[in-house]
Amino acid sequence: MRKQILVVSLLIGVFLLHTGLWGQLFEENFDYLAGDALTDHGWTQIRSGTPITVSTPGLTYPGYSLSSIGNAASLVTGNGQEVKNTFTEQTNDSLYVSFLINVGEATTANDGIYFYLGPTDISIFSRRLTAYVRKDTSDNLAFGVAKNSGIGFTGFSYSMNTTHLIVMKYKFNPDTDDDEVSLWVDPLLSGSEPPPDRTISSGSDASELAEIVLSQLTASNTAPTAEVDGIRITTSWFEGQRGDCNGDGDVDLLDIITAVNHILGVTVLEGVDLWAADCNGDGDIDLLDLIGIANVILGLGECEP
Ligand SMILES: [Ca+2]
Ligand SMILES: [Ca+2]
Ligand SMILES: [Ca+2]
Ligand SMILES: [Ca+2]
Repeated sequence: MRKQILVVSLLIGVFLLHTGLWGQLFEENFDYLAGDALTDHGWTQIRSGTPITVSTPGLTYPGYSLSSIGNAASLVTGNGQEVKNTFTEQTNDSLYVSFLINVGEATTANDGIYFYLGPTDISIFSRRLTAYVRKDTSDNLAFGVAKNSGIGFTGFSYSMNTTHLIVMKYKFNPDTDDDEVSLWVDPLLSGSEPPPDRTISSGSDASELAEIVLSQLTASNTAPTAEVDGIRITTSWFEGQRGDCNGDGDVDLLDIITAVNHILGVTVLEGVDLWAADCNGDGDIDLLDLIGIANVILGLGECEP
């Protein structure tokens, strides 16, 4: 163990100079004062109306790394404000966006838009990855996803006034109008990407994805009333990436420290974090995994998938 500590100390010395960001394009925890307008915190209005404000408390979801950080955003129904934010433009491979939502009211119609992504200078007309929610007459919720034409809805399997984890994926494919969008609701937070609940490929492809919108826009008041929180955009399935054993979406020095603390018994990793710390996938967490994570940070290798 003493030898391990020595090596780890040396590794940490090196990595202080080599920490890096991995895969994460955007994060928003609404860690602002309740009542503030989002436009006071980096979001830009693209359509006027009832402002989107910060609500308290933040949303909580077990196992999601952006659970219970700061507050949340409060969406109301009916011709309200739309606000946007920007992230590093994506034109190929896959993009994942995840967030928490707690729906207080929804429409029985199929046009309950509250959230979408699209290109630079985004508007409702240029959206290319859109989140929907609707309810049945018994107040059960169905969540939906669209590219820009055709909506894939889940069954009416989800409860109102309950926090759900939504994950949407945009997969750029090489041919014209063949890109796919997928949806997961409350996915298993295990190590690898599970099969989606819905996938849709109809409609026009995105030229690029670069902006994100929180929307309250519908003339017929079909947008939901909801709290939204913990928004993250990444380029890979965000939970359970091997190496990212503190679950923050990056593989960096903090993961080395987290794994060291586990090895030393200072803290005990569980579940997906324990799995993520096992970089070489041999079932043990030890010095080899620290070296493996170090190699990821330095760009010299990858952990097992
Ligand atoms: Ca929050
Ligand atoms: Ca395409
Ligand atoms: Ca990490
Ligand atoms: Ca291992």
